[in-house]
Amino acid sequence: MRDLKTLTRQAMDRLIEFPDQPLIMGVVNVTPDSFSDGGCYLDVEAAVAHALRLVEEGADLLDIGAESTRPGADTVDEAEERRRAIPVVTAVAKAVRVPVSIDTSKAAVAQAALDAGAVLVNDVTALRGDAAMVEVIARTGAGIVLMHMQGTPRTMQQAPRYEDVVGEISSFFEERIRFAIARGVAQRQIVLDPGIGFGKLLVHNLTLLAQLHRFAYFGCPLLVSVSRKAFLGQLVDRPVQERQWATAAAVAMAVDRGAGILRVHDVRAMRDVMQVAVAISRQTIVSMKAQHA
Ligand code: HH2
Repeated sequence: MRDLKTLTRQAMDRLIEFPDQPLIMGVVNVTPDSFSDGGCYLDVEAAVAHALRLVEEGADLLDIGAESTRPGADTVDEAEERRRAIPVVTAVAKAVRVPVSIDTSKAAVAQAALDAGAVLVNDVTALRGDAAMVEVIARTGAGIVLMHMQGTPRTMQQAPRYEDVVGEISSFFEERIRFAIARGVAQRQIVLDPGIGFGKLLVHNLTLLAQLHRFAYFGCPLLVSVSRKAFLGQLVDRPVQERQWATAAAVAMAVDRGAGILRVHDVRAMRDVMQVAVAISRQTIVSMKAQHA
């Protein structure tokens, strides 16, 4: 059984506890242009209703985002991102007991969301986008997701290149963890994410999922977001809305290789997938131990 890990936010003494099974993070996109659900939950009421539905379906935490990071997406200015995200974070954090994450690379948006009740910042730039972000994380004690991306959303899928994708992302994590800790962030605040689809070809995404367990070495929870992504479409040739089964297969494999947080759109279905995958993974460990006893 894995150790119970805890992500803390000191300022409000709010905790995200990791039991011995992965957490399901439900995606709430308050954007007009997200690749799979853009425009569905643009007004506050619709976004809050969606968040409540995801919690009812079994989400352990919610990730609220107001800027799409799909390949080629335009950036959103800070005022617009705040206008979209903060009323939703405020209402959702009041309405639900599960921890709320803000998906942003902007320090001011992160700070406003933390003030409004979020406890985790999901920064797809891993503290490289806004120089003020690391200070917000260090001062508030919020959790921080450090995600790997080669390039920027605008350019990342043009010509991704790696000699050794797992080795290069491990070096990236090592450098980013050092950077964060040197500026006052505690190791227990950090979540790592290999950034499936962010500057990666199909072969890179598959290798990262197949070898996810190699990142366990850092001792931080691993977040994996495969939900409905383009690499699944490459494998099964289906449009975004029909990739639930493909997502399920990737989620099950990620669970088996030690994912700690599964960021998904289809919470109810992926919770079932996770539970079955966990049960089988545990059985594998039990029988391996028995063989070696
Ligand atoms: N993927 C997306 C957005 N945020 N955050 C992390 N940590 N890891 C990911 O892989 C990740 C992420 C893309 O998915 P989605 O939110 O559905 O789309 P969009 O960025 O178009 O809003």
